[in-house]
Amino acid sequence: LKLENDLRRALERDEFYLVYQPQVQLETEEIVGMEALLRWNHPKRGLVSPVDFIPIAEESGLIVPIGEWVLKTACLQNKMWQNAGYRPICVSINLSMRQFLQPNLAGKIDVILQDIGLDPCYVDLEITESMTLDKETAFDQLNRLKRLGVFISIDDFGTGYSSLHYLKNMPIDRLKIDRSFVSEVLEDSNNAAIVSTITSMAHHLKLKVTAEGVENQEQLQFLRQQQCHEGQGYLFSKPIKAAEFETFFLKPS
Ligand code: G
Ligand code: G
Ligand code: MN
Ligand code: NA
Repeated sequence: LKLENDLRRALERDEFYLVYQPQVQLETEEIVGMEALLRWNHPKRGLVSPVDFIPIAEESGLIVPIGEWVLKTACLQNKMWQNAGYRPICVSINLSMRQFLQPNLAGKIDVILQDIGLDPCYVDLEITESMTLDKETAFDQLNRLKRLGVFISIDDFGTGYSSLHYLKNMPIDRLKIDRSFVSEVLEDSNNAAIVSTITSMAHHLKLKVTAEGVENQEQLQFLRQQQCHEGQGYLFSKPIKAAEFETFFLKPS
């Protein structure tokens, strides 16, 4: 309850910031995107992990205003970088269940994009498989979001519970293979089979596929052999603050 009260004040006290992790095209090693990840600098506890506070935010409903702050901040940052003359890249933003269940989510995102003047093709929304369990609701929401022109990715893919039927019919653009499969891909032949199968399925369904948690050259090599499109992970960079991301990864357009 204490943490919930602190969380309630964190927005107005400006205790949140975003870090960005590059997404790399594996064939060329070109930076094609970045994932925005939320950080909370608690005045007493220091940095609190989203693993610890997102569930509290979700439970209390605070995730709705916090999630809107994330959307606005990430989109504004992306637009400012474009205005500064950097080559445009896409920003991936994590949605929580509570946000995804809001009937007016697409309308809110539309307003944010219009206000900022950011082309929706530079925004990717990450959802998890669990958000697609209520099939009707998920279909309607995804269709509304797709009509805006944003991309949709399924995050942590393989750990949840999507049926192939959903995958075939849902308006999604990308699968992000969960890092638990990628991390042991060279040691565990079952993981290798899973990564290879998800990648191949993505190709057949004409979906983009991104490997999460790429940490070494051997994994990169394996993923390239499988023709996985993109990778994200400590091999390329951990999530870093905006100023560092700009210095290390943005290129003039
Ligand atoms: O960045 P880190 O590995 O600490 O993230 C831990 C978890 O928190 C991940 O599952 C990530 O998806 C989630 N997370 C990070 N930022 C956000 C955010 O802005 N919104 C939501 N809903 N989840 C986030
Ligand atoms: O659930 P989600 O995919 O949104 O979680 C993203 C988080 O995964 C990032 O915030 C980051 O902290 C973590 N992460 C990113 N790359 C790596 C990696 O190469 N190895 C590990 N162990 N974690 C990573
Ligand atoms: Mn994610
Ligand atoms: Na993930």
